[in-house]
Amino acid sequence: MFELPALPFEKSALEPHMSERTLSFHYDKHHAGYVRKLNNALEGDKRLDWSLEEVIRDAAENDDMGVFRNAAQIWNHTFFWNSLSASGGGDAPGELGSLIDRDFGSMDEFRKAFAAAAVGEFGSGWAWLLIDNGKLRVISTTDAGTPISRSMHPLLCCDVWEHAYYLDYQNDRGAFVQAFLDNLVNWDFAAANLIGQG
Ligand code: MN3
Repeated sequence: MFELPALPFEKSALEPHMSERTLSFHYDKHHAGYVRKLNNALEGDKRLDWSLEEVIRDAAENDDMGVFRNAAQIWNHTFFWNSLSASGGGDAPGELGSLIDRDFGSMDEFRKAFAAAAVGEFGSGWAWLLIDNGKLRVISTTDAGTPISRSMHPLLCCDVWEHAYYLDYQNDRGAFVQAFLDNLVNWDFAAANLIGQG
């Protein structure tokens, strides 16, 4: 059985940038729903004893989209909560800041690239900062797409499904992504994901 990981902060902790109401729906309904649906889909299946990452990679390889979507959405959401912090935003510290300068030119150029990927993803999806072959890159993925099924190493992500921002920003995904970059992005989490990858 897969379990819903606890949120790493109180649901009101990210206000006013992400409301308690948004987190109540997003975590209690959407994230919990993916866990419930995956457990139902795998009832009596040996994959219930695998790690979530193993289930995701196996489902991607075998085009088992029903299992892939729910498993990847569980993983992506847990990673997203950890990409957020009440004291987040601003510039990346230390070595990560240096790598961003090296691979994007500057923090501002990184922010522009990340916002463009997040806003430019046509439908529901995700924006990611990740390491691909030793280089930092920004990508977006569609629907439940996740870089861990493609041997890329994510550092942080932003959920750009409408359920992530509609209650707080209505249709203005750009304003949500700006609030994420300015006030929420957890650089300590991203820097911790860099360890052993540089
Ligand atoms: Mn979501």
